Amino acid sequence: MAPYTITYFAVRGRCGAMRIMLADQGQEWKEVVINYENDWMKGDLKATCVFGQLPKLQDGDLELFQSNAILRHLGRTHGAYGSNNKEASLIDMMNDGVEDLRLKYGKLIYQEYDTGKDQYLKDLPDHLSKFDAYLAKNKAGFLVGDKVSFADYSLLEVMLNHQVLCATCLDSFPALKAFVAKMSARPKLKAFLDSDDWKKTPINGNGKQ
Ligand code: 6SG
Repeated sequence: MAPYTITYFAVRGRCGAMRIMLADQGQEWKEVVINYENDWMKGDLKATCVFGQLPKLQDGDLELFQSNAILRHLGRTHGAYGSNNKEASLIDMMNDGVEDLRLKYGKLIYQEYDTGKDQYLKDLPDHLSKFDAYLAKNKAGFLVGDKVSFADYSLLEVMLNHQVLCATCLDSFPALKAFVAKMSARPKLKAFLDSDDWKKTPINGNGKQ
């Protein structure tokens, strides 16, 4: 039986990175897909969620909310949280940087897609350059240390979304572009990214991408 269950809406949204991570780590998981209008708005699930929101990860008797806490839990469980405390702290720092960009992206998609896309794409190189410079310092090809971490999965997922938003957005950032290519080519991850489970699930809940 799959040890993990993810409960979420029928989008990648805040579950893209954790799914990528589980797939790359060779884990199986079950998906409970929640329909927004009926299950969520009219059902009683929301009241059982610690912050009234999804996603939820079930790991045995542990029920966990908050997507970044879930990434950290999986990172701790599967050895994707650095090799020592210092690396773990740097991984936290980089994941918080990814979260900042994820929030900006979410604001664009859900609040200002029609009015703010030009400005967003003008500002984007400044944000991407920071990840590019950080990656360029580490010859191992990961954000931190010599093995993959949950922050790498989160950065990869946000970058894949940005390549859909703007296919050429990584072209001026060789380290970031190489990171995306190398991560996406990891065999288990590649198989997942090529699957219908991934490809047919919309990136966002409002159809914009
Ligand atoms: C929405 O915000 O997709 N959870 C969301 N929405 C329902 O009643 N800090 C935490 C975390 O990191 C944020 C959780 C997050 O885990 S995810 C939630 O629970 C609520 O608040 C973003 C996302 N939004 C699109 C969406 C899909 C289903 C509901 C919202 C379909 C599309 C738009 C509405 C219906 Fe839709």
